[in-house]
Amino acid sequence: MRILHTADWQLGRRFGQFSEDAGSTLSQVRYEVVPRIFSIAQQHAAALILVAGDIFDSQTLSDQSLRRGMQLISESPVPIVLLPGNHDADMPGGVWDRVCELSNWPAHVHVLRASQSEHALVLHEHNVVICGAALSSRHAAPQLRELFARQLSAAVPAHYIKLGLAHGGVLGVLPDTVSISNPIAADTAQSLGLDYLALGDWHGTLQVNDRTAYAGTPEPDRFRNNERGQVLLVDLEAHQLPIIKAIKSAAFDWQSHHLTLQSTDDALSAIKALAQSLQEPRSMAAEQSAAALRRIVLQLEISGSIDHAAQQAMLREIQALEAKVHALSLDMSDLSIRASDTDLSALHDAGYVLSLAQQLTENLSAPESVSHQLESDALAILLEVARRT
Ligand SMILES: [Mn+2]
Repeated sequence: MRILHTADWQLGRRFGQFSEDAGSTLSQVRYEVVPRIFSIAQQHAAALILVAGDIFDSQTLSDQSLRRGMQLISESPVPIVLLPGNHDADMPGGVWDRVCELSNWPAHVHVLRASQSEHALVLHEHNVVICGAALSSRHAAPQLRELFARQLSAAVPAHYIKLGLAHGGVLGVLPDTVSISNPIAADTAQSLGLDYLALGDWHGTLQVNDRTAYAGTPEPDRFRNNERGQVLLVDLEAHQLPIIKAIKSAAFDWQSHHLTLQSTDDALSAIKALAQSLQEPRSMAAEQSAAALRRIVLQLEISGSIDHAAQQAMLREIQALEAKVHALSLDMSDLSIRASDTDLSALHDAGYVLSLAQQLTENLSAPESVSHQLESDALAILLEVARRT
């Protein structure tokens, strides 16, 4: 049988770090990816969809947002199994209680509720048994192995395919920098004889081992450079290893770029080259290329040291680029601004200001300057004020 594995939809997520327009579109596309996932399931003849947690972004989503999400989910063309994660933990009075109060799910939508976690879900029409470890609070790691073992202890025909759904961090697999609040042992599937363990929580696609994988979020929501914006198609045959294939589902492309600048020439050419590279690899017509640019969410981190005039020219290029992409997040906190001779000569008649600018420039050239960033910012402000007066 073929299943589609997805996770971390986080419907209702807000993107306050961007402008209101750009942020609300990004919230909107999280809903729009759901029917696209269903189309992928249909195109590839998946018999079942598993969503491994964090379907909703928070417990405090409005009733309207919940109804909207539920309506979309109920349009699934095949049976769909939902697992509460940490963002949408199955707590009393929480989002899943509210969902059930708001309406009845159609029969092909299954929620693995925490209160029913002593039993696996058995879908006889598909010859499949599905274990689930719903989180009942944000950090409430169920004893996964013991829980699944109890769920599997009920009698089911031996030829049924055994699936698991869990939400958390696999120990020893995710980067050290990630704090793991709901730990999952890497060998869970193997030690319990599961054919496949579908995981959520890590937002990139990541195959943990032969029988365990993270699908990642189907629409990116951050700049971490991992594989994301995909769903997994998993082919399962009794007594064989699963065949796992990632399919792109995202409409938006989140890219992070870091530029290190040392000269005035660097500043302009680096931004122009970046703008060019965002357009170029897409060998498509100009209007298609422009449309693709409008689906890029760009993070730009700029470090190094340039003079004030170069920074101003560069900012104009960045603003032009910002107008072409969907959203741009700019971080220049590691860029220090110098005063060029031209900058200083513009201050020639401004006695005190000039001596202050010279002092700051001198301090900035000292390698051990403690308040480097502060001085750099002060100089930039000083030069900008002088330029405008
Ligand atoms: Mn999560």
